[in-house]
Amino acid sequence: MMLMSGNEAIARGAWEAGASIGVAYPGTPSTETMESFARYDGVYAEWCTNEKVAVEVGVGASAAGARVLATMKHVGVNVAADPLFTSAYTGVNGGFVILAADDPGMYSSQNEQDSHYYGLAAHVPVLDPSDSQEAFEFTKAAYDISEGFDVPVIIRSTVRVSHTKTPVTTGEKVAYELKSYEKDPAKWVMMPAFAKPRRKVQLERDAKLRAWADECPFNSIEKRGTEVGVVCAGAVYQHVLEALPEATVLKLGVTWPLPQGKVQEVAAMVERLYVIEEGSEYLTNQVRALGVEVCDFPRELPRDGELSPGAIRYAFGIDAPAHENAPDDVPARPPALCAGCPHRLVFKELSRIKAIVTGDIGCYTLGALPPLASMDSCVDMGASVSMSHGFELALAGTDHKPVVAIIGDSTFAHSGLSSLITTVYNRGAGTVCILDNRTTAMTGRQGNPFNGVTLQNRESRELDLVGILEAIGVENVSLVNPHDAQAVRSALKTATTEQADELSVIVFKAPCVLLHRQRKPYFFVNADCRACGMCTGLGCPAISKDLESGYASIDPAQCIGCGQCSQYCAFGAIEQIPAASYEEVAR
Ligand SMILES: Cc1ncc(C[n+]2csc(CCOP(=O)(O)OP(=O)(O)O)c2C)c(N)n1
Repeated sequence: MMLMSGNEAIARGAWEAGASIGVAYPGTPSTETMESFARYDGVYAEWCTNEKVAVEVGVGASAAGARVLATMKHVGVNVAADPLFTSAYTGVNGGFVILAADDPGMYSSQNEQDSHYYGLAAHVPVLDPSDSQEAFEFTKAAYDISEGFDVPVIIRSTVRVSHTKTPVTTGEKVAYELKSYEKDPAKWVMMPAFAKPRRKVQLERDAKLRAWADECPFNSIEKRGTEVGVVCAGAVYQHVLEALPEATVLKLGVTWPLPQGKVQEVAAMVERLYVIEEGSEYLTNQVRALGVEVCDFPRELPRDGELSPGAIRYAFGIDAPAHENAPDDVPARPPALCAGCPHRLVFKELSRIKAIVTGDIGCYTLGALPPLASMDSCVDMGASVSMSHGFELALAGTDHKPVVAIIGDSTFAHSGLSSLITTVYNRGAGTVCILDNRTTAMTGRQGNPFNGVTLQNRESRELDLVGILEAIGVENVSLVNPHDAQAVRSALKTATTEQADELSVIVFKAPCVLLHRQRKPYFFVNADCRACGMCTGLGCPAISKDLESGYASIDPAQCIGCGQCSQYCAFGAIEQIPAASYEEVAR
């Protein structure tokens, strides 16, 4: 028995089932799954540029006869939806399992989505583990289900299942031989003449899957009281057990298709049947669609965020606070860019030129928060570049503020490049800032094409970012050190004034501070401080000000010696301690 997170258990299940190829794009809460899979013997695992590419590589490897694991967060499934839907027509050769990890409560996401809908819409079976043991077992079984029904299978987890560690009894790795690949255009070439018959295959398969779901032991009825019955799945099942110990429960392990017979059976066992689920009404509507009556809750069950036993008890009118709120006097601690983050000065300088800044997703989205507060939008990965093009189109001919897009290196590789090609091709204008911190920092420092680091540290090549920009026809490209305030200021000024009517791209290149964790002698505030607030306006977590006097101070334990702040002090009040005395302290 081992203590494993749901993500680790999914990786283990895939490996034991004989999966030999892993493809992914990182995204919380899914990321550790592929990192864990990559450490098993005999597997090949890689980060792809985005989720669509990952699923397509997976479809190819499955067609070739390998068992494949693809992992992504919920919004990644949106990106991968195109191949996902059609792979449910082609079916598979080697088993193909896709982890869709949802984030109810948006701990680390731009929205809440319920990936069940993808199963329903794409006709792909969905399995919903409620703990790590099930994550392991369901994943292992998913490969046989995938090959048995000739369809990809989605494992749908949520942050609680993905990140909670619970005991897992593992098994033995099965011997899986690469299946032979036979050319079969009627199965793999989805043009209308072949896709139409495959659509019929899909509908026939749906009927078989429905019958299978009713027999599948992953769906089980736990008989307790006869008054209240609950249908639930995933992590919510654990909350239901705690909140309503008397209720009879239909615990769904297969959430698409629903086991019609079992739903009707549980409904007949109880006086009132409820469906408890997080973030959407997917299960409720599916149960109702089977002609089964679902009761409304006596009080409201939240439709947003994560559920908790308290919230469920509240909805049933059982006296318990819906949420145990933190005391009012706990100081707010909004997230901030790290001390020494190379993104900081770009935002500081953007706030000075009062640009319209279309943002993107990464650590740098924190530039939207005070005191930097220099981002106007953040929608989805790659949108910074396409949205800035949209702003420029709409504002053309007006006297408008400069429009600047901000995007990270990983996000640029994910989808920013195709957006930029659109701008270049249509002769768009504006400034695009690529914050190349040599890593995918937000999700835990994964490699990407622009730093050449691969998941299993295989030999690779680092793509030449400036060369690519020049090759696609960007005429104004500059490479700037983002720790140099003067250089950042002048690059932004040139791009937004002299080159205002053209497209310009500035690559700000310096490694993320967490990559090498090298500290230099720290800085301190001397007696010349005039309490002007310029340095605290940088939002560095190492700098604070005395609330009464306004004087700044620097926490030597947090300062990494980047020197960004000293460039902004007009009074020479920020000094670095001499290297010799730093070494003395460090010792
Ligand atoms: C479609 C989609 N896939 C994955 C994610 C998770 N995610 C958020 S930002 C990000 C990449 C950030 O890397 P980068 O652009 O290099 O910026 P950094 O964090 O290094 O500043 C990822 C993978 C997401 N939000 N949306």
